[in-house]
Amino acid sequence: MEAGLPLPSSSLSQLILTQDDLKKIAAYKAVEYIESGMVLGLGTGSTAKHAVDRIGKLLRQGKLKDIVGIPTSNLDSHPVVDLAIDGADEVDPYLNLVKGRGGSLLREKMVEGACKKFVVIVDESKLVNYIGGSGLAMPVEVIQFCWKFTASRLQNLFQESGCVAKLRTLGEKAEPYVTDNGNYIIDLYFKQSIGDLKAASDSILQIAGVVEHGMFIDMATTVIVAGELGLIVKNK
Ligand code: ABF
Repeated sequence: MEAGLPLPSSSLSQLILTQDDLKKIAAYKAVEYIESGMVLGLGTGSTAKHAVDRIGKLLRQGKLKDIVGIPTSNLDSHPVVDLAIDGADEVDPYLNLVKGRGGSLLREKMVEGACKKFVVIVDESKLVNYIGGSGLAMPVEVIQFCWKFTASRLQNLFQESGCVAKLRTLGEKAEPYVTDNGNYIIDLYFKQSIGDLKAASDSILQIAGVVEHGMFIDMATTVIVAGELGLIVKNK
């Protein structure tokens, strides 16, 4: 699809769309929620990048004005964020999310937890029946000290769900991935649903050594999903 405005959802099924096209369509739809003068939380990842590019274009054209963009920091100077737009790795039917496969889950959770509205933008590949249902990782940020001990406690916590905990590494030398806060990430893989997410969250956060996890429970106010058959906007 040519770069430009997204097409009306009724037209989507008549085109061959790449996954990146779908991400762009979701992102452009989210940008319609922005009004001049807003303080915005801006996410990372390939879907959120389309939103940032679009906002930049509208600012240059003068169609948006006086926007303050908070990347993943600076809540100290702007403690109230009007709207955050960001991607996600998984979205369940209740609009709970997994985020942080890009590694910035703590800062994203701080910014997105502080905003009045949190609009999530995804292509349909991110939809799951339950958190962990994609078979991909649910990340947990931990301090470096005794990370193996923390990883084994995490794995034991979800033994009944067939949990496997793995240190996230980078490159051929498999060096530990270090977050923007100087911590490690333990990726949790589940074979089955972990059940009550709030209870799971509380149990994870009670482990000393855990900094934060990538489940964003009850945080999204709107999820925009772009798929082959059109655009779906789900509101909490
Ligand atoms: C951020 O970008 C992260 O929380 C998430 O891991 C990732 C999603 O990236 P993409 O849009 O490229 O799939 O939102």
